[in-house]
Amino acid sequence: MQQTLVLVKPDGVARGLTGQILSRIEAKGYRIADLRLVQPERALLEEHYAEHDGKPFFEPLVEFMLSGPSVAVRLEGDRVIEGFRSLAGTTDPTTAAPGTIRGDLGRDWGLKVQQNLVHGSDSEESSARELALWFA
Ligand code: DAT
Ligand code: MG
Repeated sequence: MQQTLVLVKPDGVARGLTGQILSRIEAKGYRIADLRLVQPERALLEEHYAEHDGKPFFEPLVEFMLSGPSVAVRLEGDRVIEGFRSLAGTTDPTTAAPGTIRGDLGRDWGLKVQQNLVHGSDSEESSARELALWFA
């Protein structure tokens, strides 16, 4: 059994898509083990996205994530890390496959950062690190 960190990012919360996104996750059969609404501080986000420090979208990404609360979910299930990323779709919401969360509900809004509704940890190491940050 695995756990992963899912975030409904500020665009998903602001657009009122939290319920739809959680419905898709529950319909797939994963278990919500913990859930909270979080207004993160800059330090948390800089740690969360440390792998992207120095990239051109890093500062816009942190600013976007500071723009409102996110819903943080501790999600549990067999192979949930890859399973949720498959549900979410590829990073760019404009071209993410229809049928995925990003593909069905997201698109480009002309900004320097891709506002793609959700985050999902990409490995067991990332998931342990990120869950410790968001559910400290
Ligand atoms: P993912 O969220 O699919 O794991 P990532 O970890 O590579 O993608 O990037 C983190 C976030 O940064 C991503 O959700 C949206 C933003 N982002 C990534 N690549 C980008 C790019 N080339 N231009 C603008 N924003 C980008
Ligand atoms: Mg990532």
